[in-house]
Amino acid sequence: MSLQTRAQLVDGFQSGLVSSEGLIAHGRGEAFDYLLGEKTSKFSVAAIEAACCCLLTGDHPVISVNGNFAALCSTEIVRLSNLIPARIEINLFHRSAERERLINRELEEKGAKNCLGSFSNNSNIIPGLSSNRRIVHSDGIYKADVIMVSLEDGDRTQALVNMGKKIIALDINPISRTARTADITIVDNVIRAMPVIIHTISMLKREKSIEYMQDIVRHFDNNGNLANSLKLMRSGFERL
Ligand code: PTJ
Repeated sequence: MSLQTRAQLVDGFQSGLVSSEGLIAHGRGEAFDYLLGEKTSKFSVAAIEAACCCLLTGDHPVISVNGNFAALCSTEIVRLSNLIPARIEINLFHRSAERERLINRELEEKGAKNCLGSFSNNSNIIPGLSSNRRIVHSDGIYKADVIMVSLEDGDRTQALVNMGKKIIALDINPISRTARTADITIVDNVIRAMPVIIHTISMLKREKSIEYMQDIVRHFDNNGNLANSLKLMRSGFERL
């Protein structure tokens, strides 16, 4: 990951968007990105196509945003939510009302309207989850059929899958529990993946039918894709 990305995250920490744990999460991500050669692989591109088809064919897609995602990709999150269209919900592991407010402001500055979060006063609980992430908005994550998560913890991914939701995970670690539990995992850095996702959504909307997209989602093999990403990292390791 570039020094610029690192600086962006530190800025996000200093301005209150990112938790201290978020800096550690970023360091973990950097290690995997080195093994990927800091490039978007063809396996990531395949997962992105499936993810975009899933978002476009969902009845109620939602993009879940935490501190790191907001600090690194706020412009892209807002563009993506307008393009699909999908609701944005701020959902934090290390929840504080102040950090939620700052993330909401950051997204609004980039053009977002009506972001959901625990501040919106219409919350519900994800069954079987004890962390702060269990509190979700009734019209957002609670009601969603397709949810895009990034830098997510395995417990919440599992709990959302248990609720019957389709989960798209942005996670550069192909062996994390989130990566292995999600329906579609994009093994890539959010910084590189988000522009490709936006481009792919635009292309699919212009050129492809609903049937084409449903077929792509039906045939996507997440375990196979994760195994290929892992093999790619192993060869990156050997090359180094
Ligand atoms: O803002 P909050 O309070 O919700 O903070 C949540 C964090 C990010 C602290 C929390 O979710 C967390 O502890 O995350 P993890 O479990 O440390 O990281 C989740 C996954 O994201 C790990 O597998 C990391 O390798 C991966 N990851 C880190 N940076 C990136 C990444 N994946 C894609 N792009 C990145 N830039």
